[in-house]
Amino acid sequence: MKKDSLPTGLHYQFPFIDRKERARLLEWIATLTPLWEMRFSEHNPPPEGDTQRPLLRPVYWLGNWQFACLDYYHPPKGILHRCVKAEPYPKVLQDVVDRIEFIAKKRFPKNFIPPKWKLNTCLINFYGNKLEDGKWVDRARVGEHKDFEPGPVGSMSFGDRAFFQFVNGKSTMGEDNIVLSQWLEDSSLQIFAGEKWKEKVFHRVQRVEDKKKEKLGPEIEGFQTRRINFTFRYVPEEHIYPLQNLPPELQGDIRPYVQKLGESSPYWRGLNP
Ligand SMILES: O=C(O)CCC(=O)C(=O)O
Repeated sequence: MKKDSLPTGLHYQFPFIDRKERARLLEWIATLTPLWEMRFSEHNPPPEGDTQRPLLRPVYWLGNWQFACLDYYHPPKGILHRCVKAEPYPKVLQDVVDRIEFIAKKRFPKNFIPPKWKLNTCLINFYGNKLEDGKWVDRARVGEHKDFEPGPVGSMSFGDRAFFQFVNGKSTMGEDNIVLSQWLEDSSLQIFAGEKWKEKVFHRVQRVEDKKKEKLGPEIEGFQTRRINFTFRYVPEEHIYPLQNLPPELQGDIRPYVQKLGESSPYWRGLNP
């Protein structure tokens, strides 16, 4: 195993997942039906100068689902009606999460771990090519952003490796804003924690290689997946809402997604009227 010599607050481990566990995880991932979410909705319309659009990639959330049209979790102000209680982790994933929590607690200073911190939320991003006007277009990237959930974020990757960067600002001009670059390999774990890596700098995925040619994940219409990334995060339980506790108009906005999820997930099916 390659040991890293990264600054305080960063951890990288490759490989983190062995071949047997990888096969088990990928078998389970293939049973999911990721959503192509729209960024806005009837009750959260695009602000002036912005337009309604689909996200760049299909996603799946576990623990809590942060629907894009509910505007994502963004404390301290953006906490109301953002996070909807979602499916619990299957055992194969909970085992991984337990190990990541253990590593984070051992590896980072105590003050990097908020009280009650546990990785109770998981975003699964599917990276690849999208069919647009009859052409396959490479959409495998994520622009600069921060993950606002408090405490360490754990990131596990499968498939083609990704070129990941921490950057100082939102500007994409030149190279001066780059703080640190890393290749995130197949079956690797990255954890980032602490004020500098969580709050000060942004992170982004610049590109994903196209070498492995492995068939990954579920069939997604009009999309070919070549990398799957899991980010594990912490949302305080009091900020996670059962679907029925959302205001009716927001329940209406996400109803088509809940119905779609219910086609393959017993949890979501149980929430459909
Ligand atoms: O795909 C990755 O490595 C990073 C994903 C990410 O930045 C996010 O989910 O917030």
